[in-house]
Amino acid sequence: MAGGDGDGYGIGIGHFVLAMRRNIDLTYIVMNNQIYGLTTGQASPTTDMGTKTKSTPEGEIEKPINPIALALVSGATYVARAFSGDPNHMTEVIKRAIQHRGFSLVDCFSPCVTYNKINTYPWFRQRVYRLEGSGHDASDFNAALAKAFEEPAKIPIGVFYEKLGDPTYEELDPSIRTHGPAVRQRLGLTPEEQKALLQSFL
Ligand SMILES: Cc1ncc(C[n+]2csc(CCOP(=O)(O)OP(=O)(O)O)c2C)c(N)n1
Ligand SMILES: [Mg+2]
Repeated sequence: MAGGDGDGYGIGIGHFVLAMRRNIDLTYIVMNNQIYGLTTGQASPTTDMGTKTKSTPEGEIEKPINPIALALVSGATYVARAFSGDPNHMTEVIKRAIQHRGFSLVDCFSPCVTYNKINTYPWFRQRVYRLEGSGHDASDFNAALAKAFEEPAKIPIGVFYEKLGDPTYEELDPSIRTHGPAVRQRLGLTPEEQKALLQSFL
């Protein structure tokens, strides 16, 4: 599943947190440009403080949310970040996310060249470094949480955290486990009974 920062970290943040808490077997790729792009440049939940946007003409006064930290404390079992200026690395991070069993978040910094003149490609290039090969242990929850707060001086990209073996929602739910997804289950009704049932709701 893919979306934007305004979409997943603002408008749909409740769904985001609850999907992680359930460890639903899903890969969620967020194209994070730190702005509401489609609606032409309003502040989003990841806009840096002080940033002037159409909705914050005197500068953003709200603290940005930290998607990596939020994912870690909400129960996501794979938490990673990528940068669109390093597409080969991003491919590896997304590939591992899809292979992971359970909820995986890939927060992808993908600068908006039209409405965000601060967090630009050169701005990121000066700050990003790969976690792989840096000595970071992705099985260590507390180390991952500490890494999540390294910005903005340095911006780690790669896999912050991966927990293997946690059961997924699909594996725990008695109905899904036994019968598969509800949408694929047969109603067990004759066409006449189905018609009568539908009619009763109208
Ligand atoms: C529930 C809901 N509220 C508001 C909108 C209007 N809307 C469409 S796109 C958008 C901004 C999305 O920003 P983001 O998710 O960061 O994506 P970007 O355009 O930056 O890639 C908004 C507010 C909507 N489509 N749905
Ligand atoms: Mg956006």
